[in-house]
Amino acid sequence: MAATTVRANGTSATAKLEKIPPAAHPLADEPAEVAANINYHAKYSPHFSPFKFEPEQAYYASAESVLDRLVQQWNETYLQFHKDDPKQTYYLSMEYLQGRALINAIGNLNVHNAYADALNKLGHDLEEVVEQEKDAALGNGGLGRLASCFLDSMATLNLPAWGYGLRYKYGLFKQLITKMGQEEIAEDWLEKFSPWEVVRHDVVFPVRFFGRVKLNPNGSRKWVEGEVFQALAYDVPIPGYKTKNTISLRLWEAKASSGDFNLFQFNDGQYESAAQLHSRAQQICAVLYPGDATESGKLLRLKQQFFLCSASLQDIIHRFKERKDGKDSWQWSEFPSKVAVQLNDTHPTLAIPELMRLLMDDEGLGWDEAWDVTTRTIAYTNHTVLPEALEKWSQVVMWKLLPRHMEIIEEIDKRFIAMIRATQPDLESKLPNMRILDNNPQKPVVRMANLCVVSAHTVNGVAQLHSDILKSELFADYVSVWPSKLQNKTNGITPRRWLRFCNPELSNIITKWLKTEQWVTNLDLLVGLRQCADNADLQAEWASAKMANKQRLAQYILRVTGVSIDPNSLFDIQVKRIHEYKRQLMNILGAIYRYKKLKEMSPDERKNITPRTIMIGGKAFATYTNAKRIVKLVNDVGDVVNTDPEVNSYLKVVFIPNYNVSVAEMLIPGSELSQHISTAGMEASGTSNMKFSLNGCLIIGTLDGANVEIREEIGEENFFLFGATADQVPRLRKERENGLFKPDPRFEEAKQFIRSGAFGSYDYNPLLESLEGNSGYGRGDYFLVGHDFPSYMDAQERVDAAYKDTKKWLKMSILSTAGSGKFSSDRTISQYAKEIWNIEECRVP
Ligand code: F58
Repeated sequence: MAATTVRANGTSATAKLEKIPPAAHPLADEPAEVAANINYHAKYSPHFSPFKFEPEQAYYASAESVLDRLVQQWNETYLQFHKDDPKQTYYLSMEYLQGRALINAIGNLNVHNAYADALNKLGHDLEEVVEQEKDAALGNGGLGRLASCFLDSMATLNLPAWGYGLRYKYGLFKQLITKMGQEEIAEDWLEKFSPWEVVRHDVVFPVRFFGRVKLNPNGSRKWVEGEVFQALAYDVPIPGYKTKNTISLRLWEAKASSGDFNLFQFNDGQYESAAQLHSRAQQICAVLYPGDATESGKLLRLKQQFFLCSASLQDIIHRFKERKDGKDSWQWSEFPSKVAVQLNDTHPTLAIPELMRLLMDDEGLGWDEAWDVTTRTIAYTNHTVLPEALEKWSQVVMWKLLPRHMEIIEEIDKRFIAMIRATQPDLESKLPNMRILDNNPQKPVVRMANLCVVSAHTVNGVAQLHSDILKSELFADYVSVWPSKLQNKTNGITPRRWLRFCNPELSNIITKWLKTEQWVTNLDLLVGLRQCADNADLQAEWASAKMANKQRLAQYILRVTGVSIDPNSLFDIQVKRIHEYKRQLMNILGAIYRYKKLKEMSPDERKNITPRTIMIGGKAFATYTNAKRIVKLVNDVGDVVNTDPEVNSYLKVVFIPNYNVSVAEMLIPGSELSQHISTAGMEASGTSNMKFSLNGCLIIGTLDGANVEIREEIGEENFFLFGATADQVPRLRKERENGLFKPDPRFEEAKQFIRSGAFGSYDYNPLLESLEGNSGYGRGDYFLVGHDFPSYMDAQERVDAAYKDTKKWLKMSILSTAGSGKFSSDRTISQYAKEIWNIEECRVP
């Protein structure tokens, strides 16, 4: 007897499956043919026991049916690039936060409805099927998600481009919330398998570690011995929106070869040592960001970085050489006119000495020629000014792991110093900070950002304010050496995933009012909504879409937290990595103050209060103690507030567990207010601010990162601004050190309330002490929570008042969407293409 799934409506998916004849229709776009193709995969690409066709099986079969079409487009794209031979961009990133692929692929391929109908015919519901997919979370936060948005835009703009990364077995951890606070669980996205990756058995490159440098009789140098692993390519297709172009995200996996398996030892019972190299190979791509508190953790992270760089560059060079096969000979000096390499932060910096090594030691170029090629090829994006986040690698470790690269880095450093002394002797006093090597005898290190600035032809920040800070502070000394090297490329987000697909209700309204769907690829068209922002019909439709999304969100919250929230309350959301500079602590202190005031009010007084649901979500780095305390505090506050019958119809506080891309796709459409409240000058850009704004959510925020530009675009009257500005921060920190800070009574009251034990017996003193005192390690309120708190609370009062005026709020919401056109990653990528990479579209006809 076949196992069947009886669906809620009484139909059996397996029975329905039997009625649809399986047939291969790789390019199907009619529901009946799509259904037949899905059934074909259910039957002939089996991964499960036969006769089982539950949502999970339906997901895998659907994904495989989509892949049929993608493979066709993918091959055509590859051939087109080969034929036209344009300059191509290679985006090197240690992180990609791809999220789910199925819903995105059928959207980009414009077969969403066909799949919904087809699955219906098969007794399934598309939404449920889509939810079977695990997020591919090969990244930590904004930087990784940016890389994924960029790939979507590169494909959509038909640009000849590739993403390169690592195929981590365990991506970002799964966050569990227990009585203790955050706990981390390994998330195995490959537990079953990913239907989206295609292993390229013919794309394999050797990558060496350790060993020594051998001097050849002709004076050339060669890196030899050590350990050699194989990098094997897994390609993930990246379809563009309504175009045939489908590009690749190439993820490397580390393997040892069969020759490295010691059969003799194994047969002698020494199982572990027999497979030692195999187990070391497995470690390389085992986890995203292995903990780097230990020396072995640091070494593993460095190995990962080099593995990505070496495999990718060998592949790029191989493609460069292959393209002219059988045609005229080529010159290395042409390489930069065929290849652009973008470093996503300093994590892939080793691409610089690796390219030099490959050109000199393998291809026989001299230093000057190799340097010319390298510097014209590589560009670098900076994503942070936080000193603790600027990578510095121990020279001792680097000499051991990468001896030839250290020779090259020393030479780059030496030549840089000589160049400065010869051309700008006035910079002599700045040289100790500008040079690449920091030879402090206590701990000699390589400064990766400096290596990037010296070697790249272009360095960019990710929002105007951030780029200005790079020029005036972090990289100020280099400006006179290379006046035009520093650029700005304000980040963007893909409007496909972050509006069209995650918020179909609002998308349909936008399309109806703009009378076109062109905004999906030309986001500037949203500005057309401005002229109808006061229109009562549009406002009514806008409000009903928001309400539908809020209801969906409320159901989700109930399911994952057990907390019931009121869709009529103001939905106030802050979701991002937990970090002191992002100031989730300020948010929760504000919530605590609000709760205390509600408690003090009479029932009649409470009736004037705007009901709010404050939602906070995000992951803390496993070893970041204060961030974990903040997570615990939010949960403790929620436990008290949400069960307090006196006030819980006016305030709920919810911690959203396991924040990831898919959760964001649910939260953002249902949000009304979102908090982007970092200490000014510390958040390079932020990208969720753009997602919220695009979905008609109002922002309460500081003048930090891209908030500045969002506020300019949507209009200052539509933005709840507060807090110190970036240029005031150094003075405020000085004043604090000098004991000149006077705390606001509301701030003191909120802290005191925590200390009174109102939220349980957990010891919050270490966290609160970070906000106190005027100086000292982990004290003195470095992030200025105390300073900004009063203006934050005032801004929150303005929010409450504005929300009472529904028409005004709706108008502000429409204007937020209308002003978000600039923040499309299509705009960002077009600027990279023109101003940094010098590449043009290469479209599959
Ligand atoms: C983020 N950086 C910035 N780094 O913080 C954010 O302002 C910006 O919008 C975004 O990049 C995109 O430009 C970021 O996400 C990381 O996740 C690092 C990864 C490696 C470990 C340290 C954090």
